[in-house]
Amino acid sequence: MDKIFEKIELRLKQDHQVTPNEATVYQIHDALSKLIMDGIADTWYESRHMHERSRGAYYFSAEYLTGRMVYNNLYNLGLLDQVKAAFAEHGLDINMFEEIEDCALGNGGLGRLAACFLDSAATHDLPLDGYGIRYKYGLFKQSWRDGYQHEAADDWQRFGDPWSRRRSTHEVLVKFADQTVRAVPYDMPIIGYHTDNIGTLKEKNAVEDITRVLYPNDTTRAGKKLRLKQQYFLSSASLQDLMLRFKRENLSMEKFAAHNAIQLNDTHPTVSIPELIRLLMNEGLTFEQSFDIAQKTFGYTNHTVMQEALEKWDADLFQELLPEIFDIIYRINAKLCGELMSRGIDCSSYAIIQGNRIHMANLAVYVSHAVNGVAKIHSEILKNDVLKNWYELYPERFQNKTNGITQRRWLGLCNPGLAAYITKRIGDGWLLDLSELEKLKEHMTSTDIREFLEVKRQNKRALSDYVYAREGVRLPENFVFDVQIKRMHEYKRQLMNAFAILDIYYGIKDGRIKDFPPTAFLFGAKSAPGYIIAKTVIKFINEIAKLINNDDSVNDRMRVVFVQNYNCSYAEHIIPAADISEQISPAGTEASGTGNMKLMLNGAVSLCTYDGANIEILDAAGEENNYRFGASVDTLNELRPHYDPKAIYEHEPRVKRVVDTLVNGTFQDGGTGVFRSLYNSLVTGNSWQKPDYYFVLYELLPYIDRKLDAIYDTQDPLSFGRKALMNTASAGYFSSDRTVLDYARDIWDLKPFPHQYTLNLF
Ligand code: 26Q
Repeated sequence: MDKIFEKIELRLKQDHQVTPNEATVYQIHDALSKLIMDGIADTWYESRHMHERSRGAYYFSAEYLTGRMVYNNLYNLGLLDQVKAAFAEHGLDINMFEEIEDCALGNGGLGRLAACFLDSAATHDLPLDGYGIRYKYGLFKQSWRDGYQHEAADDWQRFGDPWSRRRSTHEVLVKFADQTVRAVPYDMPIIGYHTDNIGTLKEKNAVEDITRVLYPNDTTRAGKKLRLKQQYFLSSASLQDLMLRFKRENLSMEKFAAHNAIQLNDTHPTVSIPELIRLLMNEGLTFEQSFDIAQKTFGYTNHTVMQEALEKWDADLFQELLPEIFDIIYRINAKLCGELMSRGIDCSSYAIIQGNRIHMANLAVYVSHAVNGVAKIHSEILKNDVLKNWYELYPERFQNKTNGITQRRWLGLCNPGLAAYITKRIGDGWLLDLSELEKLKEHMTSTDIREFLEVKRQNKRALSDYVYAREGVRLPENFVFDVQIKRMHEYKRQLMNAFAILDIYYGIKDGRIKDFPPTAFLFGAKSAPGYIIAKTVIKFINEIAKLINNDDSVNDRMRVVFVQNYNCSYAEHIIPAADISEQISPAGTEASGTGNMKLMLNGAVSLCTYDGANIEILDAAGEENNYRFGASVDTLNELRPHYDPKAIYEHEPRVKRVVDTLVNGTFQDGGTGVFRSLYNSLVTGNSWQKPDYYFVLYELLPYIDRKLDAIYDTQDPLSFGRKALMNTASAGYFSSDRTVLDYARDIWDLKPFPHQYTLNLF
C-alpha cells in the first residue's frame, strides 16, 4: 500500500516540483486524483465502448450536483481506508481535502438526483451516461453580512479540475441565429461501487459566454434569453454527440430509437425534441419519421407542481434565436392540433404554442412515450391536476418513479460509524441492495439501541466541532438536533419553523413550557439571489438565532444556527447527526423531496406533513415512529378559496405574538422594510399573491405541538432511539438503485450488463 504514497510523491515531483511536505492541499489533491484517473483509464475506455455498442440510456439534465469527488471516488474504488492509512503514515490527514471545492453545478434536489442516478447506474452495470453543462461558475457561495445572505461567485475550477478530461477531438458547433458556438466536451468518470463499469458525465463548455454561470433559480422561472441559449446549447451539443457515435457505429438513422433512450430531467432540456427532429431530417428522414423516432426516444420527468415553474418561453424570442427550431415546434403543434381535431377534441388547453408562449411541458408530454412524477402523490397530482388533460388523452404514458438516494455517499461514506454498526449486524450487502436493511429489525434489543445512540452521539460531537469552526456557534452534543436543510423557498416553510422556535422561546421564558429538553435548531439553505421574501426569512432566522443564543436565561436549553454556504459537503456532516428531520411543506407542494430520505436513512425521525415522499416514508417506517401533522391536499384545496389568515392572527395570541416580532421592533431589518413586507405577505397579501399562500399561520400551532411531542419523546432515549433506528431499517425502498433500475425496466428498456469485475487499481 505504501506504493500509493510513493506514486503520489513521484507525481508531486513531476507535476508540481514539490515534496509532500511542501505541497499545498490542491497539489496533493491534483496528484492523487490524476493517479486515479490514470489508473482507471483503460477500464473507463472499455466501459465507454461497451456503452456505445449496447442500447444505451442518456440522462439529459441542466444540473448535476455531484459535490466533492475525491472521497466518493476513493470510497467506490474501495481505496478510501488504504489511502487514509498511507497518508497517516506520512503525517498527513486525509481530512485535508475538506478544503477542496464542491462541484456544485446544480441548485438542489433535481441536480443531486441526477448525480445519485449516475452513481446507481454505474454501480449496477447499466449503460447510462449523463449529458450536462459545464458551467464556469457553479451555484454561488453564500455567507452572512449583517444576517443577510451575501453571494459570491463559485469559481470552482480555480485550482483545476483533475476529475475531468477535455475531449477536444469531439468538439461540435451549435448554431444560433446570431452566433455559432463551439461546444467543448469534458468527460467525468462516474465510478461505480466495486465494479468495473464506469459511466460518463459528459459536460459541454461553450467557448462563448453561454455557459458562464448556472442560474441560481429554483422553481421561479426567469424567461431569460441566455437561459434559453443554455438549454439549446445543451440539447444540440449532446444530440450531435449521440449522432456522431451512431454514425461511427455505421447504424442507420431509422434505428435511432432502438439504440438510444433519452430522459429529460424536467423541461430544461426539452428543446432536444425539435432538435432531434431537425437533425434526423438533415439526415434525410421525413418529418413524420423523425417525429416518430423522437417520441420513442424521449421520456419526460416532471419535478414540480408549482404553476409558475412550468416553463413557458416567449415565442418571439424563440423565433428570433432559433428560427429552424421554432418552425419545427410549429409543425409539431399543427400535428397535435390536427390529431385532436380529428378526434373531436378542442386543442386550446394542449397547444404547445399559445399566443406568444411556448409551453415546454406540453411539448415534452406530447413527444415522449413516458411521463413520470417523482413520488406517488406527485404522480397522482400530475394525472389529476397539473397534466389532467394529457392524462385523459394518453393514460398509458403516465408512470410514477419515486425518487431515491445513493446509500454509498449518503450512508457508507458520510456516516462510517452507522455503516459499521449496520455491517456488524447484517453484513455489507446493503451497499448494493438497500432492502437488506430490513434485517436490522431483528436487532432491536436495548443493547443494540444504546450502541446506535452512541454512534449518533459521536456524529453530533463531530458536527458540533465542524459547525463551531465555521459559524462560531457551539451546539452541545447532548442537545437534540432538529434539522431543516433544503433550498430556501416559501413553500418549504422555513418561516413556520422559525415562528415555532420563537414560540418555544417565549414559552420557556414565560414558564408555559417546562423542563424543555435542550435542543439545537439547525438550518441550511440558499435563496435565489432575486427572491426577496426568501432572503428576508434568512435574515429573520439569523436575528432569532442572535436573540436566543445571546440570552443566558435560555441558551442552556436552546441554540439556533443557520449555517453558511450549505452544500453537498455540509450535508454530509449534518445528516448523520440529525435527530429530527423537518419536512414541513403544505400537502401538495413538494414533489418528492430527497433530503427526507437521506435523514431517514441516517436514523432521524421525520417531523412531517403528508406531502411528497414523506407519505411513502411514513408508510415504510410507520406513523408511530414519526411525527406527522397538518392537513391533506384535499382539505387545503377546499380551504384555499376562503382561507383567512388574518382571523387566525387576530384570534390566536401565540400566533400574533411571533408574527408581530416582524414589525414591533423586536428584530431590526436595518431599515430596509423587508420585515414589514414579509409581515404583509402573511397578513394582508399583495398584488400577486393571496395572504399566507402556504398556510403558515393555519398550521403553526399543530406543528408546534408535534414538534414538542418529538422533542419531549427524546427524554426516553431507548424509546426514541428505537423509532430512529426503525427509520434506518425501513429506508430500503429509498435507494436510487431501486429507482434507476425501475426507469431502466419501465422506461428505457435497458438491462444491466451480464457480468462485471471488480476494478483493481493498486
Ligand atoms: C428555472 C428558471 C431559470 C433558471 C433555473 C430554473 C430552475 C432550476 C432548477 C428551476 C427548477 C430547478 C430545480 C427544481 C428542483 O430541484 N425540484 C426538486 O426536484 C427534486 C427531485 O425530483 C424533488 O425531490 C423536489 O421535491 C423538487 O422540488
